[in-house]
Amino acid sequence: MIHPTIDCAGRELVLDRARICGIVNVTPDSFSDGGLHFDPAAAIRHGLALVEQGADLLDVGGESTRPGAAAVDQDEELRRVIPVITALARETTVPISIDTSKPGVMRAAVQAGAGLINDVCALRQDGALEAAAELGVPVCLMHMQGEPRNMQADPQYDEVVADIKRFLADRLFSCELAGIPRKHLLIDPGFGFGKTVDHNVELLRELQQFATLAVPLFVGLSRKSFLGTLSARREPAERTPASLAAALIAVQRGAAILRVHDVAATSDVLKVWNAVGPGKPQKASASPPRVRWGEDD
Ligand code: 7PM
Repeated sequence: MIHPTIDCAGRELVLDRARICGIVNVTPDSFSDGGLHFDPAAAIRHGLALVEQGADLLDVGGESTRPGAAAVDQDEELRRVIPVITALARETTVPISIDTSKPGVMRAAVQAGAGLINDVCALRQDGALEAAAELGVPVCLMHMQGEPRNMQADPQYDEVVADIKRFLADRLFSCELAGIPRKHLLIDPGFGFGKTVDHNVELLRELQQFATLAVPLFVGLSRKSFLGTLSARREPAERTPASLAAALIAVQRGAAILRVHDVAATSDVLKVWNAVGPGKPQKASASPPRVRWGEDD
C-alpha cells in the first residue's frame, strides 16, 4: 500500500495515518473559543502551541462561517489572516491552510506561505476556481447547502449521503477541468453546514461511502452543534468528549484529516487507534454469548 502524499507548496502531508489539522481562528466572534485568538499575536502563539500538541497542519481562518454570521470584507479578512500566516510559516514546518472562499485572500495567503486552500464554498465563488488553479496548491472542497446566513433554516435532502457525494463529484470534475490535478484535491461533507442533527448523524454513520470518490477525506466535527445536541452540552467548550468520539468514528470510517480545536486530546485518541487498528472481521458465532450488552434480562 502506497500512501498518498499531499504537496502543500513544498511542505508534505503524508497520509500514512490520520492527520490532525489544528484550528487557528482569527475572528472576534469565533463561536467555540469566544474569539480568544483575534489578537494576531495570540493566534500565532495558539498555532505554535497546537503544533507542539501534535497538529500536522494548521488551518487559519479570518471569516466566521457561524450560522447567521455577517460576511467579512476582503480587506478585513486580509488584515486578520496574513500576519498570522506569515509568522506561522516562518516559525513552523507544518503546512498551513487558508480557510477562505475569496480568490483575493487565497492569492495573498499563498504568497504569505499558505500551502493549502480550505474552501467551505468548494471554489464556487466568482474567480475562485481560476485562482486556485493558478496558485497550484491543494484544495479542500467542502459541501454546504445554502449560505452561512440561512443554511440552518430548513435543510432538505432526498438522500443526504448520495446528494452530497453527487455535489462533491461534480466539484471534483469542475476542478479537474479547470486544471487542478486530482492529487491536489480533498473532499469534506461539511458537517453542520446546512444539515439537521439527523443529517449529520447519517453522514458520520455512512462516511465510508465517500471512499468511492477516491480522494482524501477531510472532516470537521470538532465542538459542532449536533454533537452538543447528542451529548446535551450547550457550551462548545464542553463538547470535547463528544468530539473525540466523533473523531474516532470518522477515522474508523476512512477520514484522512481531522480539523479540530482539541489537538492534544485528539492526538491521544489517534495514538490508541494507530496502536490497535481495525482488527479482523469476525464470523457470526455458532454459540452466541449469554450476556448481550444493552439487554437487562
Ligand atoms: C460556526 C459553525 C462556527 C461552524 C464555526 C464553524 C469546517 C471548516 C469550519 C469543516 C472544513 C468550525 C466551523 N468548519 N472547513 N470550517 N470543514 N473544511 O467548527 O467542517 O470551526 S468553521
